[in-house]
Amino acid sequence: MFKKIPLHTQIIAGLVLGLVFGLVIIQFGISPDFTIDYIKPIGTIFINSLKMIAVPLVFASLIVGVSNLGDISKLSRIGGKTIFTYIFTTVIAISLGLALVNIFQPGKSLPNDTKENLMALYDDAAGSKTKQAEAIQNQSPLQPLVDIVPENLFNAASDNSLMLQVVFFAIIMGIALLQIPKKKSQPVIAFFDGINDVIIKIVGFIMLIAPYGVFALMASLIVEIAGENPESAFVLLYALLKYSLVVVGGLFLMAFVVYPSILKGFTKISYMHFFKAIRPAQLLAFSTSSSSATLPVTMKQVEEEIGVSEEVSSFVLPLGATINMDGTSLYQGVAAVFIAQALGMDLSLTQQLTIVLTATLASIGSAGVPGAGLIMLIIVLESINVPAAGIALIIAPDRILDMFRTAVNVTGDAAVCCVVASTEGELPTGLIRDSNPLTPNV
Ligand code: DAS
Repeated sequence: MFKKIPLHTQIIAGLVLGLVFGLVIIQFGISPDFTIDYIKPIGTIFINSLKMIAVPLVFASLIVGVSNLGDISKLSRIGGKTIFTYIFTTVIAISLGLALVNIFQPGKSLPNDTKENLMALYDDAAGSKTKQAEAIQNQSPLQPLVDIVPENLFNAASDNSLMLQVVFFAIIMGIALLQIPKKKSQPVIAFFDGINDVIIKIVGFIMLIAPYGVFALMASLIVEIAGENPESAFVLLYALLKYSLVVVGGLFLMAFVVYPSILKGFTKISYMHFFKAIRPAQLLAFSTSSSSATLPVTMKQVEEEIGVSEEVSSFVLPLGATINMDGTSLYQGVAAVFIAQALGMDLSLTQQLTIVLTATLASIGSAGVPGAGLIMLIIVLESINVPAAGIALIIAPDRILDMFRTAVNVTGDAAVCCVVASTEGELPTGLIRDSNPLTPNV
């Protein structure tokens, strides 16, 4: 119905209308029954559809991403450098996110009754906290490692909490595909490439109901959280605002502190020139919330305005758009801890370190399409035994945060591409010709 209006405008409209609707219900003391019985299910359908495609999305995008390495012996030098640098920047991003969310604790400000209310709302299995605590106490220290290897792939694929096992198998399968004769592996890679495209198309379908889903989630969230005391709805909104500021603050630190430091340390490129060259790609990433859609412009700007060779950019950037999402991984680290805080769950150091591993893997498995990071957040939450339904808490501002994190994802890909090119002896000066960055002809 709203085809002409840009998706992020539709989502923001759904968010605002849901907020107003929920606040009107609680302010005028209208019965919440209609909202709970007829509006909330729309939000549940939206969340379940996001959870539904998490496994196939991870499986297909990882197999394609890993097998895109091409012939390992030929690209091992560039591939090794690229993957190492991507993982390095991703771990920095997650660690920065975890530091900020633990310092500012945006979820802690909620009153205890709201936390209990939320936990009751979102905890899938009643009393699961105690059960999980007992289970963790009785297992061996190496159990988390053992749990990564699936006994039965189909069983792993049927349960989001076993997503790490799906990731493990997909990476192993991608590497194995590189070891068999091309004429055997090509049809398999093409098949998964096709599946990847199909899943990305399905994400597009799901995003069509996003405005309605966000409206329903926001309205029912306000009504359910308000319960007897409407003030707690405002407390939750204040916590969401603080959460959003922590995410955006971390993303700005990545863009204006971390990447300039990396470029200064490994290239001769001045950050001002770099930033000017990739600005068209950043603006496109911000408005489309899709790294994949922005990739052609990222490659054009990096090649024409910075001077990176096509050989390096056509390997490093497509791989980056598939497996490197620093903005998303920072967001997933902050979101996971915020949801735990809002549910009154204290995370141990082990659980926070587990977030670094799973958010790295989750960002690798996130496709470069709108909302992918939210879908993959489910892996992170399940890995630290936080109810995945808790994503309903942070879904409201997610579309806006997606715009910021996608712009950082693209910036990180371009920065790593320049580092790899420099270490390959390219970009002797790295200074960009003083031309205005071309307007993206997309
Ligand atoms: N929108 C995704 C991208 O294109 C990032 C995300 O969803 O977190 O990079």
